Amino acid sequence: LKDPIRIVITGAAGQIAYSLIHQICSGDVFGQDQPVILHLLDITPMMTVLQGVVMEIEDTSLPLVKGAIPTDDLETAFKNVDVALFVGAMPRKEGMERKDLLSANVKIFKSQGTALDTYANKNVKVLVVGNPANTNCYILAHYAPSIPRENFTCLTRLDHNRAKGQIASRLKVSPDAVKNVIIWGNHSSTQFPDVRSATVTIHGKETPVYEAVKDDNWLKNDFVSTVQKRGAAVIAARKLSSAMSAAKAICDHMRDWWHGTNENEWVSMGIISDGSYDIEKGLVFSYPIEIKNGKLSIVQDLKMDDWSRELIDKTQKELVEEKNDALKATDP
Ligand code: NAX
Repeated sequence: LKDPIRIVITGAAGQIAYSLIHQICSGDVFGQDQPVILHLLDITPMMTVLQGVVMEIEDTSLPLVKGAIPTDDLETAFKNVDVALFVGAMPRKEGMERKDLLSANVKIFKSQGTALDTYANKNVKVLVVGNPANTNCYILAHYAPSIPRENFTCLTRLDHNRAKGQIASRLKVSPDAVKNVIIWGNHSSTQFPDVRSATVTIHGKETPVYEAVKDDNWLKNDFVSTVQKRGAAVIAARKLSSAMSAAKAICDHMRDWWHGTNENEWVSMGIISDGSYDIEKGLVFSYPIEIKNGKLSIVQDLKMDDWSRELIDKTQKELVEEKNDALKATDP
């Protein structure tokens, strides 16, 4: 067995964490030969609940777990961590305006960013899940300047998996037959789920999704809006936001980052933009990403047309506004 890695999960007493922890402890993400020590951060009123989660971790009796530390203290949470999963955030309450939500989250991600910068391993791999995920990631990176920019990501893999799922169900194939869908932009209803480069393998033959579906109108309208609004549809039905599928997407994101993507395949991740595809440099934007030896790179030279450019510009505009509002909230 390797030396254990330290993984902090924030919002560890919440519902996504409850689905996530077991998959991490079972070796599903970082490998069957990789022991883990969990640092579980939540707010003080949740400490009793978190104790219960720790009891359950013990009761799973999983051999890769070398420790589970429940805490409400930032130093304990971030000390020497190799992986940081920021799941906790301030939820939107009724009557709350977007700027109130942003300023509450700016406070959280400013203090957690500062703690990450001070206490974490400098190679820490960061994934922000808590909403607004892209902008929370932007603020976190802003306050953790000593950690490399390429180590900051936010979750759009759930949207990516939703897009695969919609195509698979339309074509009555298994989701793993569908490859190279892309989520561009914000993890919000302005995201652009793009299948112009995606393919589907049916009876061993790989075909572009547009050829297989044979319904451009569906692909450009209903498909796009179904994926954009899927989170809201789950909330309407379940009266709770996505948790099982969110935890699965977190595992997919981290597993691919740790072990790499397959040749000629890409995934969607929010990363700090280098200006590719004329996106403002520094913005946390979801792109098609290939991963080799732990290094993320943006898939280049995909074709743009007026339709896709317009959708990408729209989600970019929303992210620029969110970022500016968040920055205002840091320095009122
Ligand atoms: P829950 O409300 O069940 O859990 C959140 C937990 O975070 C709570 O235990 C809370 O006490 C804790 N928390 C709040 N502030 C904290 C702080 N400052 N430090 C540490 N812990 C803190 O929410 P859950 O359903 O688990 O969702 C977590 C977040 O994921 C939400 O912000 C949600 O909007 C976001 N999501 C993001 C998704 C994505 O694809 N990027 C998809 C799923 C999900 O909607």
